[in-house]
Amino acid sequence: MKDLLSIVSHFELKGTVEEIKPLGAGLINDTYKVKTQEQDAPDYVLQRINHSIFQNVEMLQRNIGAVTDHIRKKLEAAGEQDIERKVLHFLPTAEGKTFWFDGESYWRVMVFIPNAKTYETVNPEYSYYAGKAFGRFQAMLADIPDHLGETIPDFHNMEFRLKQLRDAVAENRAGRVDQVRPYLDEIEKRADEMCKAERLYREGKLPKRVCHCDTKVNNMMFDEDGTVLCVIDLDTVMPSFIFSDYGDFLRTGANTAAEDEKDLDKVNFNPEIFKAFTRGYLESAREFLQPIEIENLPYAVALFPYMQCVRFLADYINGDTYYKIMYPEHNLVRTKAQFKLLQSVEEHRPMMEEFIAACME
Ligand code: GN1
Ligand code: MG
Repeated sequence: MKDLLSIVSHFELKGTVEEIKPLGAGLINDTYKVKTQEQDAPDYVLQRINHSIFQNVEMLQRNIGAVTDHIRKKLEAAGEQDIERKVLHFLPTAEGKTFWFDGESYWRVMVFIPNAKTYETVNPEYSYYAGKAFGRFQAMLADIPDHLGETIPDFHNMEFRLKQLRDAVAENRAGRVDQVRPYLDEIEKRADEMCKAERLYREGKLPKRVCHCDTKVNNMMFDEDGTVLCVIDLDTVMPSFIFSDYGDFLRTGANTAAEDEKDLDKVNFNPEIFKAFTRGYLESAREFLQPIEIENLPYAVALFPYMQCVRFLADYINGDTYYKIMYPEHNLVRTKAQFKLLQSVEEHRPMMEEFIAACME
């Protein structure tokens, strides 16, 4: 606590810090809630940025600054109320930066949004709101004047993720390859089809836009009445295919179980969540989406469980160097759960195509 207190003191907080305690369940950064004593001072969120994953913190914070400023201006222009709860607000340090380097780690502080909730699962009504919110997030950023950098180069590039997996297999650092052969075969069977977005992009048929790129359910703040206040965890906001945001939400939101469920019978794709989210997403995004983007939404739904399966498996094979794990087989359990989800998604393909076509009529 004493160390954290001294870190917080570098930022321009209002009020007196009463308590700092861990917050949330992210797999990458370390997050704390900073509670202040005074009624009229806000509470804050303190984060240690995972610097081995986000190597260019200057660029990262510049991206986030550009995105939050742009959204704030849009909300102001639209005459929105309660803007402080609808867009993240990062505090400056005495040097005027939005992060502080203590010689070892990078830290940042943002205002804590009061009376807001995050969820690990959602019902159809909430996923409809989530769909509208992510579509709106992309729509608001469609005309951002700044050029955003790739905070993690090739983050959602499927060809690159497959290369990482194949490199991991070739090195076999943790001696785990033999144990996972059946999964590697299943992944290879689908590899070509899953790299479709990269091919379309190279052919000039598919655009990149500013996307969130980590639209897990729990990266969204809901108000007490279920409507969405804002999208959080902006580290990965960068140019990508719109598939990233659409597909990654459904990977978590439409999974009937947790991302790391051990009982695979419980892991299935929930069509009701798919329908509600898609309806909301298309309502706010259809005006700027191109036909090729809409046509490939069912592909996006399969792409993200597949990509996550590839990423978890590569990490398992590498000896667990990327994701935080709670027990030794955790990344393997995650791989299996994502693969089961993918199989369930594949069974729903005709339904998805019909539903999307009906939404567009
Ligand atoms: C990571 O930080 P968190 O838990 O929101 C990861 C995502 C993965 C997700 C899997 C920078 O997100 O890409 O989809 O875990 N973020 C990064 O749960 O790699
Ligand atoms: Mg998160």
